[in-house]
Amino acid sequence: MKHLTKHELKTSIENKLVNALGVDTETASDALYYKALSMVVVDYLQEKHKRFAVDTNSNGKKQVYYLCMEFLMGRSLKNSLYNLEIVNNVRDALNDFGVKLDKLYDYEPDAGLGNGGLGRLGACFLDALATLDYPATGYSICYEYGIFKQKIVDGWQTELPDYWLPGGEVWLSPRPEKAVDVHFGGEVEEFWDNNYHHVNYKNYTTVKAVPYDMYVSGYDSKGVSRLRLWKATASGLDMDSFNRGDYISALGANSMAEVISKVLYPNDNHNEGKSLRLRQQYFMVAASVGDIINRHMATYGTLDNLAEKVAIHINDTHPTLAIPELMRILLDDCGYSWDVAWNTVTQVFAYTNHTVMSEALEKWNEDLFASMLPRIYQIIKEMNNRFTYDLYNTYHLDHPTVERMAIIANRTIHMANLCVMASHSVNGVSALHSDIIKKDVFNSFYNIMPQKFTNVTNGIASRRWLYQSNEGLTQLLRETIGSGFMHDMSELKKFNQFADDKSVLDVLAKVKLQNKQNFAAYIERTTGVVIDPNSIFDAQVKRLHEYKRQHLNALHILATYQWLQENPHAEVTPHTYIFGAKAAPGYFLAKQIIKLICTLRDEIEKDPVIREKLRIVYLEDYRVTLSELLMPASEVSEQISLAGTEASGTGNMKLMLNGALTLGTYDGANIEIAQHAGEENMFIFGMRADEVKEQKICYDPHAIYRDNAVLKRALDQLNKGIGGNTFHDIFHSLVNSDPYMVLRDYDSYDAAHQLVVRTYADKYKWQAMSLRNIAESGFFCADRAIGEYAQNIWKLR
Ligand code: 26V
Repeated sequence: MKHLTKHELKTSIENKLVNALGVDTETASDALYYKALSMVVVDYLQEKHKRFAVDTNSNGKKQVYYLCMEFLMGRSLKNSLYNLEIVNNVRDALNDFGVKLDKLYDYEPDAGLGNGGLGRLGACFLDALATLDYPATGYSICYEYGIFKQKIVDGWQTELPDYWLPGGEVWLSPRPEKAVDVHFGGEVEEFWDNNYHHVNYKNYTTVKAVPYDMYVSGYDSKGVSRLRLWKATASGLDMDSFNRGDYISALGANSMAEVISKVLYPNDNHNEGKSLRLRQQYFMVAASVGDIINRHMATYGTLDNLAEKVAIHINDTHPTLAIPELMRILLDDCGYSWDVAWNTVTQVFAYTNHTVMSEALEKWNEDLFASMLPRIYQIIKEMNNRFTYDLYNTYHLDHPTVERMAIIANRTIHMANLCVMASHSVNGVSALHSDIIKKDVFNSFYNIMPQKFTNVTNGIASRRWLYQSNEGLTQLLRETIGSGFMHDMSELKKFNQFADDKSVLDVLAKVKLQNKQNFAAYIERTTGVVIDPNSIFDAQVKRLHEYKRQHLNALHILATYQWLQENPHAEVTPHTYIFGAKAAPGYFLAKQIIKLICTLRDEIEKDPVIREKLRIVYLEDYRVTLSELLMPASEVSEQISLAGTEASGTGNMKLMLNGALTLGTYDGANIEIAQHAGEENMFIFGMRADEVKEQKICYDPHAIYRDNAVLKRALDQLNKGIGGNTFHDIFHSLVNSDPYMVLRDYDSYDAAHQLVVRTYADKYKWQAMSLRNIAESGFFCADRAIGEYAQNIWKLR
């Protein structure tokens, strides 16, 4: 499709203002210009998607369906303009109306329909799928409230609802004609007739799933990915109650249904087994599988070729019920035999695991499950019977092993087991993580079905964090290595040849300084705090979790602060520590850690001498849009999880691409970053994953506390109090159990920090290291990751 010209854009924007929004170009506010422009872009995306879909469908291309309870999309306007390559035309068109494009971006709220890494990965993958011209649909829920807005009040995290639809819904195109009915509760009757098994499901409650579509264009490609988000509504007013004059019950059914898509669960990595969450999951998968089947039938008129034409990806275990739901359709609605249905199902589904945290493993109470989803429950029971029979009789496994692998055991339904036994492919998201899955998490499965297990190291939408966020670096790259990297990020390797070129290193340093100044200006504008752009910008931005060890960083800052109090005139390189993190609202210790960081910040701020050398910034409400500002300005990337706990990490990739040097453990994708960039261009510290396993057995944090004077002093301060605030819980957790071995890695972390500071003093050395990181970051582009999924897992042509 040809690009929109400046003239066409002007006419379309004016049309939208006048005809859809009822204003003229003279009097329209920036907010209305944002809306009109977005409407024009959505129209274009929709048309482009239609052409792409017609093209791929008529060519019988295999479709990818990516099921995920979260898509952390961020903003769409800028991404669309850049990917459609119309940003300059739009800027010019708006200039003619006296409107500045850069001001309009801020009218768009982030679509925060996700918690963190999992949801952002989904969003990056939609971008790569479109760029590579693979026909793909993402499915999720149209949460009315996305991830909460974080407000820090007196150092404590508080949560405010994120009602993103005003401003956000212009990107959603309703498709009421594609609504799907989803059934809950009720009873199942079974009977046999002429050797045919019949199932009669009755007295259920129906919830209507209405799709709202969002589009993501590829960069310089024909492809457009569709994100189909389901909104729950009652299937109509309960006329019986209404006619009886019982308006309240009639409307009650509506709100019962609507609550399903009301809010995103904000506690990532912690499964609470709540019934509303189960309802959300089945709602999402039943609507999506129904939609996939409707579409497939409309194209081919049969499900016999489903496995050949459809790949369904299950992103973490949350959408696992798509498996029994497809079985249900093939058995009950289409009359396939169990064996034929099972054969199809096991070829269609692939599963990615995203965490090794045992508290995240999804389990459901069997009784809750059976009463909410009686037919799905029956199917799962049958799957379990056949599977455990096989484990005993074909594989000759013992009882404890079978119990560990069973879908149903101890009155509990184990989603991960269901997912692994039924999917044809199971992958982790970094080399180390995929190894741990095989050796640990799913070892019993790996022993009998090793061929299923594979790795796909994560990747990011590199263009979003490079040419959309870091203009200076993009310009430098274009001047030195040409523009080929825009299509193929592996071309960044060419930048390596400038590692000794002082003139290039000077420009690289200048670009970084400019980005730091921009970021400092933002901090001053939003908080009033003035930070020094010549200090080291050291960032730890990610969800708050003990395993990610923000408290290791905090403890180290506390020890540094104590040292500076004794040595106030020491010559040190000024250091600015930047934190950004949301904690799950019910995660007590995580909230204490936020309070600790903020308390340290306030104490340091009170000291006019020390704050020139050491400073903390806590970014409130860290989200995709803030990351786009921060990544280009960062110099040190803190990736300090306990080895073996972070599945991959993707923030590390965005920081690397922007030239930050990793200060990190051998965990997740850090290991592969080291393999590409070279260990000598990073600051690696701490135990390796196998060492962690060994050391855990007889770990004694109290002994470290007792013997390490620096650590002891910092830890004791938590008890004594900082600025009148005590942190007994953090103290006790660290000294008495320390589940993530913070104390064990402390000295090595401190040594790595000292090396950072020494290295920073050698400007050219630092810039050369930074350059090598940028040059080797191409591997971590989502285009590469999606290429691997397409070839090895989904088997797309
Ligand atoms: C679990 C749960 C449990 C129930 C309540 C809601 C909820 C939401 C999310 C999760 C799992 C989160 C898993 C996750 O985000 N993993 C991250 O995935 C990234 C992409 O693969 C990876 O880079 C990170 O290392 C990994 O932590």
